[in-house]
Amino acid sequence: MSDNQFPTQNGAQLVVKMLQEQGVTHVFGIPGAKIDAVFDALLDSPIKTIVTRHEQNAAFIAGGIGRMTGKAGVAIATSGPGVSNLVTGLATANSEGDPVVAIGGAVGLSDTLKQIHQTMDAVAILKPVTKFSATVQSPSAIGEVFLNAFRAAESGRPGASFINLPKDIQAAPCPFNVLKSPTHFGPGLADADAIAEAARLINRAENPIVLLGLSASKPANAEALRQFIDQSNLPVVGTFQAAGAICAHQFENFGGRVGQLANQPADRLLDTADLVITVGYDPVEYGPSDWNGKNTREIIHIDALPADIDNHYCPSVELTGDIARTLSVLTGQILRHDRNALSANVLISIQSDRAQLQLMAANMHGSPVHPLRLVYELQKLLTDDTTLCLDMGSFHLWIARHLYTFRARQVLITNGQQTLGVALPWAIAASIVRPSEKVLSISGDGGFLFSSMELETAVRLKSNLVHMVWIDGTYDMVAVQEKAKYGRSSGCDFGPVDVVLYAQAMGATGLMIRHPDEIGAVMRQAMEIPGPVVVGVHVDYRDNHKLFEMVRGDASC
Ligand code: HE3
Repeated sequence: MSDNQFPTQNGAQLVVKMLQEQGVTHVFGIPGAKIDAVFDALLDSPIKTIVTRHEQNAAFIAGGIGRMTGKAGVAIATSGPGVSNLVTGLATANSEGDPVVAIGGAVGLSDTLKQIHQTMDAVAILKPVTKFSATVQSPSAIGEVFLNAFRAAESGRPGASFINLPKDIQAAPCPFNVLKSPTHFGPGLADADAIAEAARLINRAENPIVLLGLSASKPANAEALRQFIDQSNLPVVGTFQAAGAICAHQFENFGGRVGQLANQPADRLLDTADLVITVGYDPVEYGPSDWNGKNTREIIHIDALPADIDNHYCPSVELTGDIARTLSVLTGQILRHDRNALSANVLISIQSDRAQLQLMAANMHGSPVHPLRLVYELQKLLTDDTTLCLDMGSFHLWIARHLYTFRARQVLITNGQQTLGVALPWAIAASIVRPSEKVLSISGDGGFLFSSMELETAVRLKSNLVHMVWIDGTYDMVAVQEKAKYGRSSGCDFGPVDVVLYAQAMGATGLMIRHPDEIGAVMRQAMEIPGPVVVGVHVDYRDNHKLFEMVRGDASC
């Protein structure tokens, strides 16, 4: 590197080159005076700048890109409120294992300690909700800080990084090269002795059961996991974010999803285990006290990171390293398991409950529509080339528990932070990352308005997505739990919004489902319409209390 090599390059231009070097194709955000130099430099690059209608949604879109590709999505915001608006998006990505790098503009370095327009200690604000949060202190540090930020976001359990970029650093002459990632990096295999010991424990166990967590659904991990299940024939349960990790022919091994409350058939199956093998498990999704409250079983932990030790989560063996590679070696040492009578019977009863529930759902003809009928119809519509993005709410529990998919990261679901508003931004991300596929996102009428302004972004991008809104006039997931606790609900009701008119006002198409027998036809019509389509449906939530009752294996919820 020599000073003459880049006579006119400024910091912002090097920032953009660093993004290009990392393979970034899109950045999402809103400009302001403290970050406009980067926006200006982006114009001279192949990177597409996508203006959003709120920085939180920019972070959600970037998080969705990270979850689907494994490479960090990038959000960009100006100083002060622009950066503070990123907090929820970055916290969600960080909890849920999604690689994101956010760049925030900042006042000049010499003004950092002054009370001036839009000054804020952004690094301190973002530190607790990111893996990496730092200020670029000098033009010479741009390459270092950016490369470290990407490496932090994408390695181990992926998460969020925040870079605070003062405006004088962006404007300063910057005669420095981009820094490149090593061609080979990341964790290797877990320790060979630990793998051998894990195999010994699994082979001698009476009733080992596999518990999949959010990292199990990373495509490479899912691939290795499928071979492990084929070889071992072990029963499997998974958290919500593990959706799609196993494949269709392994469905008979699958006891279902666990999460939110230990009241599911899959919990019943897990209860039978004398050994639980966790794969990519993160307690943020489903705490160990929910499934190992009595500490009656051994645990083998397989993850990129060491276990978070808990009174109810003290693994006997820990396989820390690359999950896919470790599973592959472990698979070679595992004997095929004859299913123990206890778990075999539970699995058989789970399968018969599933069939019964399907029959019941198919015959639900009332309006408003029962959630089980909607799930039944959506299951028929959900081809392998459809990405499903779910917001949070009661509707999400119906879907997470009863709708099955067999492609890794086909379903994006928020379970770490359970953040309202993620679905539509994730759908925009999916329409960018998987342009030839179908995209369906779903929210409640509460969650929809958390990010519905991004419909305009979707219209501008001509995103081919269908966003379904389940309408009941309440924040039901909270209402139903309040009623169970206090006998009444507080602060959960809101007024109606005509989602068809709302969609039209944004330039999108709006449709309504008025009867359960129309679901298939309306949804197919929506999928055929170019650009974003919003589909509203009034839902019958009278059974929602069952979602939270402690009745395991009840076929009605
Ligand atoms: C229960 C969750 O905490 C939930 N998520 C939230 N996310 C944010 C950003 N802020 C507050 C909450 C609290 N939560 C609420 C109120 C939820 C209910 C969602 O209501 P709808 O109408 O979107 O769906 P439904 O009626 O099906 O529950 S989730």
